Amino acid sequence: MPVISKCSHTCLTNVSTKCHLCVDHNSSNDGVGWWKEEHFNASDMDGDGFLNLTEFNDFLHPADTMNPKLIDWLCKEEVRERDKDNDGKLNFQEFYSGLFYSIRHFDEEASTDDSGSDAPARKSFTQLDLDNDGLLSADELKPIIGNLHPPEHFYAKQQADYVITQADTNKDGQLSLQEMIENPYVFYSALFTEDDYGFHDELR
Ligand SMILES: [Ca+2]
Ligand SMILES: [Ca+2]
Ligand SMILES: [Ca+2]
Ligand SMILES: [Ca+2]
Repeated sequence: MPVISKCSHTCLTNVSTKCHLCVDHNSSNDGVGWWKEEHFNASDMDGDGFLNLTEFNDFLHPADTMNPKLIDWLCKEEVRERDKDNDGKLNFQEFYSGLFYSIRHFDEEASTDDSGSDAPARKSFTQLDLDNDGLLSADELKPIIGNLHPPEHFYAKQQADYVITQADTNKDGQLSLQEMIENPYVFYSALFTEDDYGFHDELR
C-alpha cells in the first residue's frame, strides 16, 4: 500500500486543514492511499467505474454534493469513526463524546447552555432517534450531516467575516483600500484560532 505522508487533497481544500479525508487517511489502514474504494464508488453516481468531472468534484468536496449515495457514505463514516462498541450505530455516549460537540454550536439552545449538563445533547439525540431504539443509525444522522460537513462556501464566508472583523479599522462593516493596505498581515495569515471560531474541528 502506498504511504502518503502529506494528504494530497489539502492543497485543494485550502481553508480546512483537517477535513474528513485527512481523518480517513490518518485513522485507517484499509483504504487505498488516502481514500477508500467505498468513497470512490459512492462518488461514482452513474456507476460506470470512472469519475467524470462532476463526480470527481463530489469526491473532493462531498459536503457540497447532491449525490444521495455520497451523503449515505458520509453518514456511515460518521458512525464508523465514533462507534466504539462496533455495533454499527451510535449510542448516547458515542454521540455525546464524539459528535455532539461538533454540532452543538448550530443549536442555539445548546450553544448558550454552559451548565455542563447533557440535557441539550439528550434532546438532540431523542429528536434524531426516529425509531426510538435508543441508538442512532447512519440514516438517522442525515438531518445533521450538513452541520458536520459544512459546504465550502460556509468556510469561505467564515474566512471573509474573519478578515473583515480584523481589518475593518473604523468598524463600518466594509473594507477600504486604506484598511487593506494598513492590515496586510490579516490577509496573509487568515488563520482561525480556537477563540475566533472554536466551533468547528475542521478549522484547527
Ligand atoms: Ca461515473
Ligand atoms: Ca455503537
Ligand atoms: Ca434509532
Ligand atoms: Ca472600514
